[in-house]
Amino acid sequence: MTGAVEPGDGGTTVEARAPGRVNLIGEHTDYNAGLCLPIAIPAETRATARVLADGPTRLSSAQQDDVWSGRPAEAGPGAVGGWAAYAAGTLWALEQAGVALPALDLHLDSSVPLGAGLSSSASLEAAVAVAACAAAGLEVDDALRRDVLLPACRRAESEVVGAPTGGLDQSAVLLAGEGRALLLDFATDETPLADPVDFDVAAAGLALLVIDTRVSHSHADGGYGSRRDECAAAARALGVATLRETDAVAVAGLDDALLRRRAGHVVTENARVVAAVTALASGDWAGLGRLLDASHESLRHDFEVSCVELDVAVETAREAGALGARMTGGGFGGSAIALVPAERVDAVRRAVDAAFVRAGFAAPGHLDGTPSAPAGLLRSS
Ligand code: GAF
Repeated sequence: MTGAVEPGDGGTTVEARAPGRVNLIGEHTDYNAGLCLPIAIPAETRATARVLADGPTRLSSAQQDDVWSGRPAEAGPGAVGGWAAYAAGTLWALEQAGVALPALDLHLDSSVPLGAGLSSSASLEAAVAVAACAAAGLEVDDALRRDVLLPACRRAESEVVGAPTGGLDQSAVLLAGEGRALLLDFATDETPLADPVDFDVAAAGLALLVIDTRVSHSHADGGYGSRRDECAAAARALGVATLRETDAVAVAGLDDALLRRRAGHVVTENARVVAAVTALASGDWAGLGRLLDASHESLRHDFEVSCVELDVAVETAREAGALGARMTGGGFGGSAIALVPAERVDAVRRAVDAAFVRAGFAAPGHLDGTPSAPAGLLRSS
């Protein structure tokens, strides 16, 4: 990599942060060369890194009991397990990209709930990447985020952790912005085109609620990978390289009913992202709400990645006054979002809580969905 400088001296301490994310719309489209519209949320991971004069790097987390100690070069695919694979894997990928990292004592602390579909993994990877690069003496600017941090975080997740994810999460936490959503287009290559889209919910008298069902999920589990395989099979059956290159008419002609439903979701979801951007440009919040609802129904019935807790959260939020609601992220558990008039926020939360009690589910968590700043450096001393 060009532009690398000498690692910082022993004694330097840096603190970095990286947010979690919710995807407004455009689900299971990233690995189909499609469109997504995420925001960064206020929940965040903090990474504090002290540069050591010498010795192995040490990684610890307030949320984990075990500590990892070693050299990033030893943290490649297959070498590290558990939570440390995300953190040490990011350091490994940075070194592979040519960043000369000093030895670090790096501590993590996160308010992004784990396994809640809010990208706790990408948040951790991005916080580690920013802290490590700052400790190495690099300036963490937009170019570094896009050209170095994003590919490194993606490599850590896919090659070291072994989760076959599509890039939405790392792009969102590294490139999103305060008061904005981010239109991501994965058509061109591994690094998506990223365009900011105004998303000032508060100015419109609305709030974006995030409801954590507390049903934990993991993208390293089989469900996510099998959806990817089915999409690839549908593309093959249609004679296209990716589902971005087809349309609803062609998909309707697929013989296999399962592949027809999976591809149907992807094609219609891409169209909903375009419609959502148009709705936001004209301040049509009710229209955006209807698109959220339609996305959820498509994910529930055609892509089959929702679960009963997500469906209860979504339906209850709508009945209690949300303009629209949907599951967000990969599904099989995790979180829902609801677009709600400010004066209905408490009523919607109470209604969801009561519905979960009635259904015998564990109490849901409630998070703030204000569009927030991307990963960055907080201090260096
Ligand atoms: C998860 C994955 F990590 C993303 O890449 C994306 O595919 C998403 O599920 C579904 O849209 O968050």
